Amino acid sequence: MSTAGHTHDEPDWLHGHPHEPNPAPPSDDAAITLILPDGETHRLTVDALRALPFTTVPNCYIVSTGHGTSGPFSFGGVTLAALLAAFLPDEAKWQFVDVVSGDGFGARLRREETLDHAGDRPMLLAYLVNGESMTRQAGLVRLIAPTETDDALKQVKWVAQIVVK
Ligand SMILES: Nc1nc2c(c(=O)[nH]1)N[C@H]1C(S)=C(S)[C@@H](COP(=O)(O)O)O[C@H]1N2
Ligand SMILES: [Mo]
Repeated sequence: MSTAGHTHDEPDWLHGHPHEPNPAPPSDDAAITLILPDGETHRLTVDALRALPFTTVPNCYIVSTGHGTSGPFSFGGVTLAALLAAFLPDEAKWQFVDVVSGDGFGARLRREETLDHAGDRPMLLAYLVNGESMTRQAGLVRLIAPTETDDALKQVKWVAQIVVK
């Protein structure tokens, strides 16, 4: 991927993905750094995520260009909306959330798609798949965007950072 013309404060993954999903976890550490708009930082272990409200979203598919489709999966975890509600007041001003992996992949989610629960298909930080703990190989912790029906660009494995801007 070319980096020509990119502004320095924008992450590379905003400008496209080669569509060769990385098969290997970047590290064993599944803890997530949450960075709030005022710069406040929290380290979230998987146990900390397990202590937050639990949601299951059934019938999820990972649809990959050129690699076929896998699923259906039932993913379990905490919704991104519930996670943010635990750390940010309702009136906090922010526009988007960057969910970034340890291997340099990421997705930028608009406020509306993060907070609107998309009916019963909300954005989820998943640590269970089909009722079992997700392996690190499979992405623990993984962002699941149940309404994304192509390319899997929001199905971020190995979430390492969540940055609210
Ligand atoms: N961290 C990370 N997440 C990622 C990717 C990646 O390279 N790194 N690739 C994406 C792409 S392009 C696809 S198609 C899916 C593949 O998911 P799977 O490995 O569960 O089939 O993961 C998505 N999430
Ligand atoms: Mo993909």
